[in-house]
Amino acid sequence: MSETIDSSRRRVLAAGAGAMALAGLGSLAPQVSATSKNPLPDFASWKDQQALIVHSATTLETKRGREGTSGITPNHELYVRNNLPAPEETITKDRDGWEVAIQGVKHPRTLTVAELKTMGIETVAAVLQCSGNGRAFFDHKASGTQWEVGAAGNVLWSGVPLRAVVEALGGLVDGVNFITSTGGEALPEGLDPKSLVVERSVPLAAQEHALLAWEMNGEPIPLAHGGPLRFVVPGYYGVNNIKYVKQVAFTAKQTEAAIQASGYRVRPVGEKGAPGQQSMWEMNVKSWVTNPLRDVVRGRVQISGVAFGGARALAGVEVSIDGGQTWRKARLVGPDMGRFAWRTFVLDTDLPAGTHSVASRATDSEGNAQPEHFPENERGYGHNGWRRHAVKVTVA
Ligand SMILES: Nc1nc2c(c(=O)[nH]1)N[C@H]1C(S)=C(S)[C@@H](COP(=O)(O)O)O[C@H]1N2
Ligand SMILES: [Mo]
Repeated sequence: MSETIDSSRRRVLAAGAGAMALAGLGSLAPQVSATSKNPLPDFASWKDQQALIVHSATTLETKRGREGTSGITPNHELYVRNNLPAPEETITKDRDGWEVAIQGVKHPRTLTVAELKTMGIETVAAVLQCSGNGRAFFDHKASGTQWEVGAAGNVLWSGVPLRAVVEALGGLVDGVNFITSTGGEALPEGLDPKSLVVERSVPLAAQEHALLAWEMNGEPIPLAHGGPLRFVVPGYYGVNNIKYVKQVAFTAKQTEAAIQASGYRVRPVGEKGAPGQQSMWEMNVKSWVTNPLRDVVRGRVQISGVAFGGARALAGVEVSIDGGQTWRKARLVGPDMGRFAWRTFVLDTDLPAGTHSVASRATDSEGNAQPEHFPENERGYGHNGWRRHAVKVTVA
């Protein structure tokens, strides 16, 4: 699918701090040229290049069709999205020694990962998805990485439930409305930290399922995905899942960091981001076909893909092979890994000769179905419209 990406939108940007500040949030990433042979950046050199579209040194997308059908996205195929250059690999040398400050509790403290490991363990399967996944499907050419479907994956996260940590530290102080977590990147000197820091606030209700995670898919979290410690908020967009987390604060107000105050806000095309607008918190219901993607021989075919409810459980998926005129219920396969996970869907069918528009449409447990079209918004967030996610399949 990388062929469909408009190469004219890519630019070569110096990665210097000054250029980063001038470029503003959303275009901080050092861009690289658009050949399919872009090298993997050093911090992610262990990934499977064949499975990835390298948009830039800080934005890697999983190719459509590489999601597989077994339900979990392997680490070496998972997308990467960094707003700032990743910290030095050395921060993963002493994983148990990594420290996180917990604020807004009765007994605020800095805890090491070793200490967190004594407080509780839970595992949750959750979709990690960038707010801009599907941005390429908007007609207004929203600025930012032109993700199609691959800025998403389904991950098994292990760590301590945030609630257990709060309990161990005496409970919350009064007046808390948000959980504000801060990334551990070193910030360039001489610039306003608020303009660059990756610091996000989510509503306190997110506490119920949040984890401080040190393991993903059975391995210590790699640096590229936020090791040694990551704040994981199941059901919420990727940006809220803070990598190399160094502070978690229970706060009365949302952070004034630009990435929260004006970034990741849904607004009409042409408008600037502002605190009053909808923040990219809870994810919406979504699905897409991952097989077949182009040509198949006539006869029996297993149409398959992935589907998830976002913040709510997935209720079901339908598939259309005639561009949405008729729909058939797909079968969900593999284990149900819970409310926040994605699931593989399959429709066993025959495709006659010709060209078919194959679409999928998921519904969540509250009856919200993917819309046919998704409204445009300035930064191209949250696209779950089924028509633009459909694939054209030609049967010889
Ligand atoms: N510390 C930190 N956390 C971060 C980011 C970042 O740049 N720094 N990027 C966020 C965004 S926008 C997304 S989509 C996800 C991407 O997670 P991944 O790179 O593990 O796929 O991490 C989020 N957490
Ligand atoms: Mo993101």
